[in-house]
Amino acid sequence: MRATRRTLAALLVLAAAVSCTAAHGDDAEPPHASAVLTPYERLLPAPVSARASGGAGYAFGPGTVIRTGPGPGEEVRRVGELLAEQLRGPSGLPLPVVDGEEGSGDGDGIRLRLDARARELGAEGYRLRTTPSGVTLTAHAPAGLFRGGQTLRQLLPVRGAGEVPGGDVTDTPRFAYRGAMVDIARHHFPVDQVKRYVDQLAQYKINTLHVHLTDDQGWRIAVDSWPRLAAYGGASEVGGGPGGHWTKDEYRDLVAYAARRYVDVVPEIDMPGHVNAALASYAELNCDGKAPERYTGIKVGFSSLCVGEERTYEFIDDVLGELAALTPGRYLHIGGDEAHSTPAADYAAFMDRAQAVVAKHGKTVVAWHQLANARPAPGAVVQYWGTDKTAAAEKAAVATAARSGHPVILSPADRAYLDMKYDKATKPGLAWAGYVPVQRSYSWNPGTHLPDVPESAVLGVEAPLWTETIATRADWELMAFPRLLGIAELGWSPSASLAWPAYRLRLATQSPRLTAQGTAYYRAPEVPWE
Ligand code: IFG
Repeated sequence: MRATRRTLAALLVLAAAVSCTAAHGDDAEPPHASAVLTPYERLLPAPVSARASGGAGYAFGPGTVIRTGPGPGEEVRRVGELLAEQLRGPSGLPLPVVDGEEGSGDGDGIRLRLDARARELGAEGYRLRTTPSGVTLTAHAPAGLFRGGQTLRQLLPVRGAGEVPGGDVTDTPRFAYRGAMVDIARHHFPVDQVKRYVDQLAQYKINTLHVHLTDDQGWRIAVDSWPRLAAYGGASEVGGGPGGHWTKDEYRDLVAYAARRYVDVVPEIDMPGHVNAALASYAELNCDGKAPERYTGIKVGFSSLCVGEERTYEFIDDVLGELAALTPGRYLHIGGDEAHSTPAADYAAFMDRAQAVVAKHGKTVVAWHQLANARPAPGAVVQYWGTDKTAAAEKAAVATAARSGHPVILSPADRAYLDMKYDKATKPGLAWAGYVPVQRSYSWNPGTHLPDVPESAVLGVEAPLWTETIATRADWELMAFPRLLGIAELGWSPSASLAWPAYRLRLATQSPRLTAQGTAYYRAPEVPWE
């Protein structure tokens, strides 16, 4: 579906609404977007190309079988089984998973197959073809089959059996890194809540979960060599609640759960600032040898590791070593933001050594963009969290890092920070970067957002959810949805597809699905929700 046709569809809805109002006076309800958009035109994120064939579709029902193979079975079979799990709930159908070798791979049903020749589909792309005999999902790699399965979910009814309309989708992502971050340090959240978030974000093809594990208010991951970090430093949180922490097994469980959904986990140990929980846990980490109290407020920038103390580097080596061993993904995030209590020269010297530790443990550094003012190590990724008001010199430092080969992840706080209030009526959240309504969160282009940071230097986008003011699942979902869907689309869809008038209609058609899944999303007034 080309962007122009999608915009045309939006104009049609507008025209229909106007004509409808004109015909019945101003009390008539304009037609729902789903009444005007075909299922292929509602897909979110918008695919590279999606076309209804106009012919008969596939009757998805009690006889439907999910066929994996032929070809290297195991991983494809796991994708098939997960897709079956995702579809059985809403549909109530049995959906057995059959290995292509057993039956004729071309029998009726939903067929998943890898095609080694389809290199143009890359690591995550897919083709989805629907005819009366069934749905065929083709990909070059298993992740593509999973991504295509999420598209198929949107072509099926939200509940029960029904017809997948005939048609074709060919799709590949624009950016490789499409992330969501959750801060479990300010308020502790159990792994199960984060797994739920993985299910929700994987549905929209997000492929990275960045977990902010430590901060001034809490240390949330067990470290065997420094047990008080979690036991003591984790037993508190903003507002003085009990806090908590994840055991290594719980972290491993989350990593495996996310990996099955082709979501990589990027753990963050913030340093040299945002470390009060660590300093409170071990007096020896403090330059004056005195451990501060645990902190339950929401100020930032007041803490720093003791850069001149060798013990500090043994500490980060132990911590990052244990974390690297738990993390199959390529990235370790070392924070680096708001080190207001660390002199600039000390900060640069510290980040030199911290980056060397990450490399020693075989991982690639990600850090907040303040690293650009120091000496980013070869291959280090810089995560930009500035706003329209950020000083040009600060943006220029990011551009310089980009030009020197450092990939940039874009998380502009005045677009992508999910803890920003929608407007002054929003109960939870902060507003230091201004209000961020749904339209503003969507209406920017990662390929041109930062001057002198070309699309080729943009690794992708990420939407952080900081939890100073978020303590419940309801508040988490109110702030994250629907804005996370817009960031998912900015990360996946072709820039030509990005237009608010068309997007708002596609977003509107997601509400039955979000509601069916119990997601407590914000019914933003600027969206004509179903
Ligand atoms: N900035 C801080 C976060 C958090 C945030 C809340 C970054 C990188 C403000 N650092 O964002 O710790 O306090 O919106």
